[in-house]
Amino acid sequence: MSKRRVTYYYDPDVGAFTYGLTHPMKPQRMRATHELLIAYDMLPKMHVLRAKRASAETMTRFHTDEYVQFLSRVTPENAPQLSYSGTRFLVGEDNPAFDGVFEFCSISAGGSLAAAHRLMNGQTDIAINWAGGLHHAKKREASGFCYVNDIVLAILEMLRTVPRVLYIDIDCHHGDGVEEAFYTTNRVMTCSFHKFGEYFPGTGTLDDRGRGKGRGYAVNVPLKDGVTDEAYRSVFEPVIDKILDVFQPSAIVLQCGADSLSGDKLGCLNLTMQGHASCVQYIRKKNIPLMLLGGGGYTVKNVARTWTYETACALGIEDDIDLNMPWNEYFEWFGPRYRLEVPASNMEDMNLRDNSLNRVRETALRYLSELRPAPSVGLQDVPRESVGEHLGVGDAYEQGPLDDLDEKLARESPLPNIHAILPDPRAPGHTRFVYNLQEKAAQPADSDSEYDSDTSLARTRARSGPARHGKKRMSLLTGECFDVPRPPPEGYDLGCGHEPWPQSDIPAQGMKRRFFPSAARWEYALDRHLAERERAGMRNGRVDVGALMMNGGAVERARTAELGEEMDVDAEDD
Ligand code: V1D
Ligand code: CA
Repeated sequence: MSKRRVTYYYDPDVGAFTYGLTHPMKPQRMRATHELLIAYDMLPKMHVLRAKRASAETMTRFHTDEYVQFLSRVTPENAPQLSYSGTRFLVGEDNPAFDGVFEFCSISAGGSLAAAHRLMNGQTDIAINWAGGLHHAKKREASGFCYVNDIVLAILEMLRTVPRVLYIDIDCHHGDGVEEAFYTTNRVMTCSFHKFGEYFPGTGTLDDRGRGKGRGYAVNVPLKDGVTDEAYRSVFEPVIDKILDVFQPSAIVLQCGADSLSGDKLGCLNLTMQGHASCVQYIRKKNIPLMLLGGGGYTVKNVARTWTYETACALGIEDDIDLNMPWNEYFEWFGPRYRLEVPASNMEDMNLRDNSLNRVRETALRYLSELRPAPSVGLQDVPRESVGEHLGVGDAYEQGPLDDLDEKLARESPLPNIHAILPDPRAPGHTRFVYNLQEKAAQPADSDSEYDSDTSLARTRARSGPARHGKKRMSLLTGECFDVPRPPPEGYDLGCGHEPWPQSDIPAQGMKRRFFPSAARWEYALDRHLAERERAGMRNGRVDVGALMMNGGAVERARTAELGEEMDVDAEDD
């Protein structure tokens, strides 16, 4: 089996967060997975990195300012007041305002953003963030245990470099938040396999296929209870093959929600660990830059087993793994068999009973055949470097190797000094797209009259005449341009100063941007753009592309907070 360069993102703080003792989501599963990876001696075989935490400003590339501000301030105590008695932002029991919720989100999103960045630099072939995959989070509210949509943020980051990204979701639930974010674009194809029918979130029918330019670029494979490995594979592989054929993605994001495993506390499918991992193996073989993310998964010991095995698959060493577990910190959880396996149960596969699996497969394949060939985007210029990268002093997304051993491993990287500018010429498919903004700005809006949130935004701005402050930014989703004010060319620092920008500091047309505003001032900076963004957001109800445009290259700031070490142990019986 050919080797791949694998980067694994892990933040040692992540396992200490708790949604509450009775809540099924247990962040501790990332820690249990990490302990198994240590026990199986996998860390020395990959780059092990701790990502910088995503700043509030970065989160507003997708989420509204109001929602991110809420998340950054909410505590269990003030939640009723800040959420208008639970009617906004966090609705119902699913999404509690737990202690440290913002920090938890910033770890999850920071990992996926760093993974995107590293993949797009060509520094790795596969990037893993088991703390990511939070696919239900919406632009302005939490949903299904997900608060910040790390996947949307990561894909938006990838679209700065490559023309098309494929998102695949094998979580038992429909990947509604990611689908919704990219529903009107043809630059992201989303494909979710999920249980459908009296099941959260209730979306994801075969006929939910995207809209406007995105028509046909959302693929849904609704399933009934009890899917086995064989049945799952019989639909997964042909659908994925067809997608790769018609869409030809430059990169793939695979959400590996582990609630599709047999015996999951919230799931109702019947996949074994190997059946679940065969999706990872299948995608890995395609040799396309790949991000592996976590997601759901509520029988914690099986989540840890499966993500450990899938890490081995990423490394291509799964056949060398001893299925009898080595001793590890969580060893007693895995009794009485102490095996790295999740067996199937004897439940009936309801998909076979009424031939529905065949119908679903045939319909999904037929819809894909109706698609025109892969869309392309022109060569354009997009500002993508961070302050650190701009100055050549560091990577905005990575805090550093996890420990000394990892540091040594990182130093031995085949590409030790590349900081986000050039692709690895050895890596297949790592084309750097250089966006030419001013040329693109001169082009008229296209004549597609179908609903498309991003084009409607771009057109409105194009009609409103030349920019007062000169700078054009291009929508990463549609390729169209609109105006944004730029930060001043000098007079502010790398994040240590705290003065808001005076209005008069907005630079004249043609001045070169050197630095970006610090996160310490993000509220001020964003306030100035807020009115324009909110207008666009209300009109569209879909991705707020303006946020993305305005935050290109923003400073990432680590947020740190001390957390207790107490663990939320989830006792389970075999
Ligand atoms: F069982 C519970 C106990 C406490 C709190 C919540 C739950 C629970 C179980 N299932 N909540 C659910 C689902 N919510 C509902 C609500 C009832 N309706 C008003 C909505 O059925 C949410 C299931 C979320 C699944 C999340 C996920 O696995 O897809 C995931 N992926 O990435 C991260 C999470
Ligand atoms: Ca899914």
